[in-house]
Amino acid sequence: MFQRAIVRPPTSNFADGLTTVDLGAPDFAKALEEHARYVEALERCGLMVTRLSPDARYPDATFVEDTAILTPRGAVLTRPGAAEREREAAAIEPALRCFFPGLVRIEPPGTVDGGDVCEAGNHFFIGVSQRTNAAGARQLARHLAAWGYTSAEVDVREVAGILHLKSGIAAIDERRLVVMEALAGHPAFRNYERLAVAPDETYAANCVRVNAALLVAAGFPRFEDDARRLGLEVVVLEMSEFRKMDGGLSCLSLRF
Ligand code: CIR
Repeated sequence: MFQRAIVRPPTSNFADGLTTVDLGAPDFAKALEEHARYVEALERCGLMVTRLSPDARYPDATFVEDTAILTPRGAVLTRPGAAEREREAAAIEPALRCFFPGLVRIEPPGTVDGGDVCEAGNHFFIGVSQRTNAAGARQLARHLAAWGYTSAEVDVREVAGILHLKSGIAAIDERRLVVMEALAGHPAFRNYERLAVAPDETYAANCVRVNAALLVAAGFPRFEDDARRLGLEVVVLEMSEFRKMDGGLSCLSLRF
């Protein structure tokens, strides 16, 4: 069960952030509206939400998930892999220290984006991607092991169409995963029940389990139908403006 979440609304220069997709520039007013609906959904799931101030120094800072890995046993401040985002970790550190005074950190040359880290009970999948390098993945695995967690690396550098591991997978719980078709056969997921997401709905794979609910992105009818059979309350959220900046539902919050 999660009790809290940390979010940071987008800043007015949100459109200056990084993106690899060609969906046009995001509409700021619409992004604020979508973000507000997202926060409301977290609150309806029972979370106490800490809203950080928008930070115009970092147009991508609304994607707070990338700056930390939060677990019930400890927290890791990441070192985001894009140079433009590296200092977002220092910017969020004081807020995280209020909840995790023993915060540890990823050190150079390691880089980790939280979007590459998927927690399934006491086991973590760590994506090696354009953002998370092998040194960062190893450091993170060591921190997790010190807290009694197991982990497995999943190399997604050759998987087309995803920025982070969690752009293509999500954990429903400790035994069930949502997995984009291209990753469904990966040996790391062998022992899990897998709900495969069709290639034309890959964006929907970035869904978020929050207590009794599953937050899913609007506009993916087949996935939504499948999700409704999981026995959770399905909450559909419009994500159009964040998608234009390569962001998904999980990136917009740190949940703990
Ligand atoms: C970036 O390229 O870093 C941002 N525009 C999007 C980050 C999305 N984060 C995530 O999936 N965890």
